[in-house]
Amino acid sequence: MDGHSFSHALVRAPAASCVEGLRAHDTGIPDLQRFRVDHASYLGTLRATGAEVTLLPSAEAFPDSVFVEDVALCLPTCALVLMPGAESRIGERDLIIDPLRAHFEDVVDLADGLPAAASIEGGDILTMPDMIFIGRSARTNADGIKTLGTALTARGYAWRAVETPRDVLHLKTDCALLDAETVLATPRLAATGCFASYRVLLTPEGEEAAANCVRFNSIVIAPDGFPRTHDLLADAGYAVVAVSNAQAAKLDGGMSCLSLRFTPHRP
Ligand code: CIR
Repeated sequence: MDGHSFSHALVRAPAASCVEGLRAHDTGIPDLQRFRVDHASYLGTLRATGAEVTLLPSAEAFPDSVFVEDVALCLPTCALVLMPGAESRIGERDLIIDPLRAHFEDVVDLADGLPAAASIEGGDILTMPDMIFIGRSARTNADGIKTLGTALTARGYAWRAVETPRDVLHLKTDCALLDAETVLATPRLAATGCFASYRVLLTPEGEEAAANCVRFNSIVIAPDGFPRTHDLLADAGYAVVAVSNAQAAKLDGGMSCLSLRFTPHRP
């Protein structure tokens, strides 16, 4: 796997209840109509690369369910259903199992045998081709990391625990894979040294919120409004497609959170 070639993606339509979604700071209520437009643009951008993208129905009972990345980890040979650290999101797990079973023979439910209070969210997992980084955060704790790590080791995947910077929601709030050798990262995350064996492109000062991009096939999908990051990526040879993230950002969400990306291995 090169870490960025995907035949499939799953996305979930924003729920009208997203106005109740979790957020660290109040920067305004998301506008549902605009969110739907942004989401359609994101979905269309994924599809334009040739991938088969499944749009799952909105789930009104779960205001944050549009951020489908947090409840599962998709790898070439298996999908793992995770355990959100945010209580209001735990029920999203049940909604993702059948869509994953449609694509994966091996769907592992990490809830089986998980210690009480263990939690792990997909936003804290960065999958590089040679290493899966798992960030400890307010949403992902040591027991969650250990449980996921055991499942990964059993399936032949190398992994490493790292620290998500303090007061940052998820590891991938601050970084993204660009290719097998390269990550985009904020200076505060890169300073921890966790990406020492990779080429690191640093987000320009004031554009830290652009670190949450998605390399998806031939393109890097980046939030719009961050011109210096777009230039940095373009100068490094990446094809950047900017998509509005204004509504998701009000709920601390970004480009990676909005999809599960995978190429299921057919034995
Ligand atoms: C939450 O706090 O769970 C949502 N409002 C945002 C989740 C963003 N997901 C991500 O970074 N992977």
